[in-house]
Order: sequence, then structure tokens, then C-alpha cells
Amino acid sequence: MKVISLEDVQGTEHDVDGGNWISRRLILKKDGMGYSVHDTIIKAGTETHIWYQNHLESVYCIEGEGEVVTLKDNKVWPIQKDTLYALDQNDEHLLRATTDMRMVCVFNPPITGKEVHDENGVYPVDED
Ligand code: 9YT
Repeated sequence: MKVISLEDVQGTEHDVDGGNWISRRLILKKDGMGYSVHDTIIKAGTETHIWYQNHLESVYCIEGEGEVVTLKDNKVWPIQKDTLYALDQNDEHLLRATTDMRMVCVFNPPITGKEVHDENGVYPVDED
């Protein structure tokens, strides 16, 4: 068994600043769990275009509020503390943070740890 605290990750290469967000990667591909788990802060007032074409992601908001817009239908999904959204269709979306939002994110397949979004809001496929 392992126990990992946020403090263990802060200030390491697995504490990644993506511009609109900061992602602290707690569990990664190297841990062999089949998914990764991140504690992510989305910065207040930001809008981020995201399209994880190679990953499924669940996002559980534990602090703050904002909204997600799914781009295939322009639907607006309010997100607040204690709400989870699941991108089960690899949904292209905009994430807007009204306040700072703290999110627990789970990715399948797991990311390796250092990824930041490319210009299309995508993480690359892991070739291994
Ligand atoms: C909620 C979301 O997708 N934010 C972007 C960062 C990503 N979750 C990550 O790498 O932790």
C-alpha cells in the first residue's frame, strides 16, 4: 500500500502549471493502477478549451463553482462543490471557473505526469 499526501507532490515535476490550472498528480501511470488521480485548481475567471480525445475523465468538484459547456450541443452544465462531471463521450468542452475551483480528476488511461494541453486542449496518446 502507498499513502501520498498533497505535500509530497507540491513543488515536484508532478506539480504542473497549465496556465489556467495547476494540477498536482497524485497517482500516475507508473503506479500501475490503471488510472491517474489529480488534485487540480482551476483559476477563477478562466475559460479553458479541453478535448481529451485519448482519455476519459471524471472530475469531482470539492470547492468553488463554475460551469462546463459541451461544444457539440452548446449545453451549459453548472458545476459546484460536491458535483462530479464525467466526460464519458470524450466530450469537447469549455471549462469556466467563476471562483477558484478545486477538482479531483481521474483519468483513464492514466497520464504519465508531465502533460500539459496542446493547442487543441488534448493530452497526447501514450505510445507505450
Ligand atoms: C478539470 C480539468 O480537466 N482540468 C485540466 C487539468 C487536468 N484535469 C489535469 O491535468 O489535472
